[in-house]
Amino acid sequence: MFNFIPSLLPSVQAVRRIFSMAKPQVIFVLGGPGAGKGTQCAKIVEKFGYVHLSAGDLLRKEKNTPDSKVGQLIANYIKEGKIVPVKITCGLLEKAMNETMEETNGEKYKFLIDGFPRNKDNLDGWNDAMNDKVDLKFVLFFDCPESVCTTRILERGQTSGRTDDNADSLKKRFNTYATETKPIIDHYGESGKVRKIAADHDPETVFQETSKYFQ
Ligand code: UP5
Ligand code: MG
Repeated sequence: MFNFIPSLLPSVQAVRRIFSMAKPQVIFVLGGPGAGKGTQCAKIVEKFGYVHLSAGDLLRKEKNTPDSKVGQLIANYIKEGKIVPVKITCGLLEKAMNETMEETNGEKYKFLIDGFPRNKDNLDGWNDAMNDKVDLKFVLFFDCPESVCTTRILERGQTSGRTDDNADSLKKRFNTYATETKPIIDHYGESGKVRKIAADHDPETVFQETSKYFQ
């Protein structure tokens, strides 16, 4: 008698998508300079279909935008390894998320936010502006010794053109990481949100570990 009902009901997947569209899913990707955040994010995108938003890339793009009101400020912060005020970074991230959702009619709603939040100002600003708007799944933490990161970054610096890929800026970036960013990772660790991965192996081995959290 009720045979017609199942066909009228939306599928489980459809219901899930309706709810997902309302709230983008977010994974924060953290770790020191050169830990391999960008490299692993590219692999996650390829295999698991996430959208990669690198806070550093968005800031570098804004820095290079002609007539940007904050371009010079961003340039100074990046060269000094300091963390750009959250209003700027969070604004760029929210805009990028909204654009992606709009352009894909909500099809793409799973975001890897790479290199953010990096300090208390970032954390507080994000929580104020975004906490209710997104579903934070977990924090991927690529744990890599400073010596390994230094070798990687200085090698990349020969061709990257990044104004902060030099020994002087790198020292400052590591200092900022240890004093400001690591405490944020520890903060998320206290609420069981952190998925830690040993990042001082070849990229494929690191990705095998990473993939476990996406199955
Ligand atoms: N490489 C990667 N993985 C490897 C592996 N497993 N084995 C061997 N080599 C590996 O990799 C770095 C290099 O290592 C590459 O040459 C790669 O081939 C090789 P990458 O994947 O780029 O590492 P990643 O962790 O992304 O390093 P990155 O330099 O991007 O890290 P940072 O966190 O320093 O840079 P980011 O772009 O996020 O930020 C730059 C600056 O922007 C910050 O210092 C800050 O001033 C500013 N910023 C903010 O102010 N606020 C933000 O929210 C974000 C950034
Ligand atoms: Mg990066």
